Amino acid sequence: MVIDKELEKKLKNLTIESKLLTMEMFHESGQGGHYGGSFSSAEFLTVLYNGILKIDPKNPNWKERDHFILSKGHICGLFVAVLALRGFFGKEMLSTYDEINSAIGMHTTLMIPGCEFAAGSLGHGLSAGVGAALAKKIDKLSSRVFVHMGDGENDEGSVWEAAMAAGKFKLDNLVATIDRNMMNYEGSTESIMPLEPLEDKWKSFGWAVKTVNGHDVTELYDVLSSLPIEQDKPSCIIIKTIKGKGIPCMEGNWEYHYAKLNDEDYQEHYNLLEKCKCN
Ligand SMILES: Cc1ncc(C[n+]2csc(CCOP(=O)(O)OP(=O)(O)O)c2C)c(N)n1
Repeated sequence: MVIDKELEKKLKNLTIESKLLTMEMFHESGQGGHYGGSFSSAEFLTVLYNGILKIDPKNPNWKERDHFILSKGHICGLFVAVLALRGFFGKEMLSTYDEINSAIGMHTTLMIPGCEFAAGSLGHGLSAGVGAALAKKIDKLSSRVFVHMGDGENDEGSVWEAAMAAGKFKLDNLVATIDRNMMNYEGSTESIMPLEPLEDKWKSFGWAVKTVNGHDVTELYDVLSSLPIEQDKPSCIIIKTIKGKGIPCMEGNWEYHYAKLNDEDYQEHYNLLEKCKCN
């Protein structure tokens, strides 16, 4: 589906805004955070929440809603920024990031309004997504389940057990998205555990697969608004991205998978990002 210019501009600016809020949380908490995998997934989460998901922020438990499971739970900071911008709760809640007893931590919890799954230990989201998608079929609900994973997360055997089951049950209401930033946590995915040919692997497990540019909001919108890719098959979207996108020293650099910035670097990177907003 073709996106109009107003929506395109809105999605681009919301992406920047979500990254700025994430930076503020990481820096003001004094804890730092997962910059790399947050910034690679920012366009995707923004497009999903502001153009694709059938959700009602004022009624997060609405029975007819689409479910979103963030399996790479370490990007909780970005996720809560996107949820706040979409109206699930006020931005003031973000200042509680990583405080004792706060709903918002370095990984997702079910205390976050709108969060469907508590993640952090990688490799579990797709199994939960298969169960939710099967339940929707049984209940004759037309809504969908989206599960967002990291590419390094595809090293987990449990991902492939769930992938096999989704193919068997022909879950065309299930969408797996993979942030293909080519980086794990201490090096490139291909040096730690080669994943290629990733498209063929998912296809061989019974999935319909598409690959998109994960930093192009129009391309993301187009693919995500034309699902399922094929009837009677679960959909897998391989989202090609750059880890740390938007901050030059972080781009493609696994050393910023998790980082704490000093005040000077923080301000410099923050100002640079802010300038990317379009009028
Ligand atoms: C089961 C499990 N093993 C190891 C970790 C530690 N860990 C946290 S993030 C990460 C890297 C994951 O890489 P990827 O899925 O590609 O995430 P992204 O680059 O998108 O942030 C690892 C190994 C974990 N959280 N869970």
